[in-house]
Amino acid sequence: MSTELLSQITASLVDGDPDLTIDLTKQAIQGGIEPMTIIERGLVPGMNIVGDKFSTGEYFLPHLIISANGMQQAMDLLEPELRARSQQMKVSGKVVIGTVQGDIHEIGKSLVATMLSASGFQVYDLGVDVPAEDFIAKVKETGAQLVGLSALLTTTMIVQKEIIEALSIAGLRDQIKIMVGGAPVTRSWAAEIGADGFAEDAIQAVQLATQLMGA
Ligand code: B12
Repeated sequence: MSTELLSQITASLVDGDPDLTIDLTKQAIQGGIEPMTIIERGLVPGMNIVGDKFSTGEYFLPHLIISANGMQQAMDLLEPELRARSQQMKVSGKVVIGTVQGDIHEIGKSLVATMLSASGFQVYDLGVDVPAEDFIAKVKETGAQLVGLSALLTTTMIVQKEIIEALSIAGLRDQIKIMVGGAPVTRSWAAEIGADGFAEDAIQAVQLATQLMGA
């Protein structure tokens, strides 16, 4: 039953039917399916299929936008559920997170921000298309110990490197840990650009953040 519902959620995103995505997500929540399961086994596979169809030329930008709207609205429903289930940990820290300049993908970054915040971190989400100077200013203002840089485009991965360099030039590198993520980002890229860690998804991002805080 739950597998079928999750497949229907995936299909509704692929078909670009946000109303159905929302309806099915509500049904899944009411049916007691864990929010992270709905995200990982229902929504994310749908977005991946849409992305693949876009890259092969079967889908165009409007398809991407419609499906992203469906996912975003489903995430709005799931966010309070994720928060309700989270265990507030005693270990916490301040995290500045954003999608790097030139990149407007926000769904994954926001999911990471939600999970961090639900796990006890104080999160300053700078949004998307964020230049280095905004990260620098926010770290100075808040005294954050962690910075998260999201990039979804192969062309904006390099901006993660530039922001790490800018944080070093600003004299902040020694007082912060930097984690990077986003679909094209890999562990070896993270090492190459001098980040302190990489996480593949929001759950791993919380584990990484906790580890980087020395908890
Ligand atoms: C939705 C989407 C969009 C939406 C975004 C809407 C929004 N509000 O976010 C819209 C329609 C705006 C869009 C636009 C574009 N997109 Co787009 N998009 C996607 C799509 C289909 C899904 C992304 C997504 O939300 N995934 C779901 C989330 C949950 O996963 P995630 O983002 O990977 O995040 C997880 C992890 O990566 C990790 N993570 C993410 N951030 C961080 C940060 C840290 C610190 C850590 C630790 C972890 C972490 O945790 C997250 C949660 O589990 C992808 C395809 C794909 N499979 O990724 C293409 C994709 C990323 N887009 C692509 C392209 C080309 C574009 C455009 C250039 C298209 C165009 N011609 O204009 C523009 C770019 C505009 C810009 N300047 O940014 C390409 C990129 C190709 C490449 N090699 O660079 C992709 C891969 C599609 C494809 N297969 O061709 N896109």
